[in-house]
Amino acid sequence: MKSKFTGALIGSAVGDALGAPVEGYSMKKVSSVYGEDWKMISGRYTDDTEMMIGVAESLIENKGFNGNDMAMRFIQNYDPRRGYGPGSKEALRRIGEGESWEEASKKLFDGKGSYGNGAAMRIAPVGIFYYDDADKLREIAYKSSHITHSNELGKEGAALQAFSIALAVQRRVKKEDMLLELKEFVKSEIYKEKLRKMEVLLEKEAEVGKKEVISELGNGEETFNSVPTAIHSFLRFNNFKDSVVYAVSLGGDTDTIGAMTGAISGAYYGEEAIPKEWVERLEGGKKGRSYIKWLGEELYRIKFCAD
Ligand code: F2R
Ligand code: MG
Ligand code: MG
Repeated sequence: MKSKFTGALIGSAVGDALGAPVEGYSMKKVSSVYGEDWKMISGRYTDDTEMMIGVAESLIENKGFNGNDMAMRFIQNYDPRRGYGPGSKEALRRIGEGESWEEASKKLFDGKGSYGNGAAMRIAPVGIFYYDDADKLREIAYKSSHITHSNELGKEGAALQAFSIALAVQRRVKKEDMLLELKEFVKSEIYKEKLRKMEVLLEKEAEVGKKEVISELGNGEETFNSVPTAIHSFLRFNNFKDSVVYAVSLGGDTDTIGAMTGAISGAYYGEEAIPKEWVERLEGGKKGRSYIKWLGEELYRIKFCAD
């Protein structure tokens, strides 16, 4: 179980770092950069991991969710060189200037709030910490998303990603039956429709090309065009490396779809299944790979060992 907790967080960071140098590239351009060997290029992670670290730090410090604390950690950790989305940047700026975390994100996108994937990309700590309680998981996924993403689709996508990680931790259901559970869990029609399309794609697996996957599920920055793609990338293969390579190879929002696929796969297969050469190449330093592993261990300790 500890290896699943650390695997989800390290898997997310590794997927982010693998996808980062090719974010926004077409499928063809990604292939021209990585070729056949998929060596990690720089190992530097992006906003996906920086925010995921903030979520984990806050859950650990508060032994659960505290909205103000989590928002402040996002602000303290914020490094613009990590490449943040405009909506998240604006929400954090507003909170930094004194608006409450409950209100700031509601002002974005003409009052509709963001449905970008910035809440889902950082959700791995919620998925592992609340893996055994679907209602609590949904509640905390919504609340932690709301700090930057108030649109229902942004929150629901983050909850769907968290629940996929939770199922991967549990291994209660066989991989083949995960789609059924996800369909029962998810509330909005747009995600239900994507899960139905995914079922068809998985059934005719061998004949399905990447172009069809992109056109049916998407590879963009919107939560509904990236969370289903990450789930598909996980379900389609039987090991961590193939899933994450496939996710990044689709092009588009590669760091984020890589991070979300890596989180589900790391939770399912455990830390040991993540290629060592990728983990060793992942950036070190104060909040680098050792720290990310420690965050996973702390979440495990609080969940299972603390008084
Ligand atoms: N920001 C980037 N990548 C671009 C720069 C990377 C470059 N390599 C660099 O280093 O500079 N990536 C990161 O942003 C994505 C997550 O974005 P987030 O946090 O959700 O931001 P935002 O702005 O809220 O949403 C993203 C876009 O989605 C569209 N959108 C969202 N809600 C909308 C609404 N209600 N109506 C219309 N459009 C909406 C907008 O286009 C948003 O800008 C990740 O990829 C992360 O890696
Ligand atoms: Mg990013
Ligand atoms: Mg991205």
